[in-house]
Amino acid sequence: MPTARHVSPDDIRKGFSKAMSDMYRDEVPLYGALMELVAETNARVLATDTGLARQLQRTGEIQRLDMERHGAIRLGTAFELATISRLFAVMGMQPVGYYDLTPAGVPVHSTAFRAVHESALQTSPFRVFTSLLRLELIENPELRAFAQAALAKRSIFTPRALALIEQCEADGGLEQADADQFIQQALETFRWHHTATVSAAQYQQLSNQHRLVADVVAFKGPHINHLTPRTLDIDQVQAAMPGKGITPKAVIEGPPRRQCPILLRQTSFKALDEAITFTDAKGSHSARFGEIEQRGVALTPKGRALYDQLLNAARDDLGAFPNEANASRYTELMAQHFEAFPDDHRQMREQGLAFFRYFVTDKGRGAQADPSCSLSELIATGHVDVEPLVYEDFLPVSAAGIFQSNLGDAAQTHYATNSNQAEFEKALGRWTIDELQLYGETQQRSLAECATALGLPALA
Ligand code: OOG
Ligand code: NI
Repeated sequence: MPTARHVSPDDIRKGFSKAMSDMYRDEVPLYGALMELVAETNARVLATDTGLARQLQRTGEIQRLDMERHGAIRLGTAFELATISRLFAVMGMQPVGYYDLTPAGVPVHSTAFRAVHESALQTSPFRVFTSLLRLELIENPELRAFAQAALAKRSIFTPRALALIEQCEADGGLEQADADQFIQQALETFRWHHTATVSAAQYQQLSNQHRLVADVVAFKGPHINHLTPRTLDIDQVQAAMPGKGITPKAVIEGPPRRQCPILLRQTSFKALDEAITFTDAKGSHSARFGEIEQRGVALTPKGRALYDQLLNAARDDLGAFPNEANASRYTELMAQHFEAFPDDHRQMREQGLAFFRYFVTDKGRGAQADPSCSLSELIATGHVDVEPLVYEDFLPVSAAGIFQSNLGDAAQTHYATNSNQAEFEKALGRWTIDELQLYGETQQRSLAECATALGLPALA
């Protein structure tokens, strides 16, 4: 049973996210440079765009902005995935969504561990995009057996971390000293290792199969491969990156630039080539890269279907994967196609394309509203304010683009096998949560709070 002496999982997550960021900044100096650029840009945007500043104030996002980030790891076995799920649960993070990356030629499927309730997200929105290698997609049986054996030998969790996970599960929480120790111990799983567990020749064989296979199988643990801060203007950061000695990928993934941002836009810089010692020789490996993102409103199933349709149409017109050579054509096509997506919160709300949060205004708080008033009327009369509900998840096509820019275009393998959510959940040891349901619940809770404050039975 949780007791008053137990630290809130949200505070453990907040502490862990900070510790991870400090570790990554020490290990990858370019991450520090990117963070500075994002902080400068965000300060400038907030100073000039008063409407956005007010919106973020209202939703509370302004307070979480500086600590907002996501990371990514790639795991090798079902045991590792099930155990990481228990490790993240100590910090109040649950697996949300299922992403199949095989259509992009990447032999993994993934979920995102994150907090699920808006108040927990407010304390710390830290997320980890977590992929599981699909060894069954390695065709060469000897290489597959070798990979399996290498993975079976490794232990990516410290004994103390495992003990603290068990203790937390048994007691319903961790007290302060144990929580502090848990953060330090859990961090070890995500650390970079300068030594590989295989020979240079074995690494090469794994890498020839797929660079991602080598990245997972050849090392002691699932090093965090990027940490992504949230920017309020991704185009400004993208344009300023070269000036800081950072070369971004050719196109920004996700929707085009808009007045009212939707979902998620992301860009990254290429993975660094880092010195590695194999069991028999020196060499190098590249896995760690930098990424930034801008988050917009979460879309309803209807809005998401429209997004997917427009994105696919633009890509079909382009007739190729977006790259250096066709980047400006792609930007043009995206802008053209997305004219069909209303760029106005009111229209998006009226057409049921996006999720929103509702807040009682000062005017509304003192008033006893007329029960015959509709929600739209209460908004029109200034009793209720409406703000976009921020998208907390990822996008499969964008994730594929990020993977590909780091693995090189040579990695565009075509797999016959595809999506297998049941298999993923079997490995995970539980269901993944449907993100659309979470957005619906948050929207509904905000409506219920408004109804209570206005003395109304309900609002829809
Ligand atoms: C994850 C790539 C996907 C995102 O933000 O969508 C990703 C990885 O490379 O392990 O980072
Ligand atoms: Ni990412």
